[in-house]
Amino acid sequence: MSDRSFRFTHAITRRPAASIVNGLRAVDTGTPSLDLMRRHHADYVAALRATGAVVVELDPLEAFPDSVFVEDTALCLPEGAIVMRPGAPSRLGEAAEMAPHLAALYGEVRRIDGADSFIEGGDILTTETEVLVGRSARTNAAGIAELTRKVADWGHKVREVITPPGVLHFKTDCSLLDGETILATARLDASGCFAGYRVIHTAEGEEAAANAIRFNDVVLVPAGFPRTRDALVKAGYAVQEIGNSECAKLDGGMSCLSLRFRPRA
Ligand code: CIR
Repeated sequence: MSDRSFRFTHAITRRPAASIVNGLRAVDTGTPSLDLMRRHHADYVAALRATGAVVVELDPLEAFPDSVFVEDTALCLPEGAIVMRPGAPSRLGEAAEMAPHLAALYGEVRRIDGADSFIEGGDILTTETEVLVGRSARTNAAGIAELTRKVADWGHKVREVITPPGVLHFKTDCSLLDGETILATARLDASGCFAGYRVIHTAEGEEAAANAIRFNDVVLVPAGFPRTRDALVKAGYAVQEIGNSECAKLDGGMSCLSLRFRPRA
């Protein structure tokens, strides 16, 4: 089994802006603390760097409150990057801000540019064999169709799946753990989208632990979900917990905070 879906040489992150207090959220559970978010973010970047990867840390973008959640701006594949077209109007401009940074690291950068196409990186899970894209309130059929066309000549197959109603992104409820294993909430797994994969469920009441990342040899999980953490340790993964209380107030988690990739030489 190859490991290109979780072996990375690079990541891009963006420091949180003070405007983060105005970030989008489904339910208001309180104003995020910028100071604490910065500390969690620094822990996150340090954990990525500890695996030996180069982490490009971009400056805050005050004009875009949600811009710390860089994952939504692009899909990074070994052959090239695809700049997304976020479905949240306040986030549309973030994608253009990311494009030059991708161009500096990749030979080829393509763009989702159809006027009717909307797609956010949080709805995309890349495995060893396919690119799963959840249709959601942020990602529509036109966006998925355009992505399908734009990665076909790179040999990637896109499969449309459904993000459960009321869930922000597909990856809010799942993560890749290795070439054949996925961490998912029971509610998402029940949709049948992971047939053929080994699936580990988050513990009941710990659904928010599903947004983790496998980055080289480590699995970063949000702190505060001990039964899911223990299940992953028992399954043999090297797990590291990262504080996520402030990003969680804005429906963000481990995957949202980085673009992870290994450009083909
Ligand atoms: C948003 O609603 O767009 C942000 N507050 C959270 C984005 C989280 N991103 C992700 O799951 N990939």
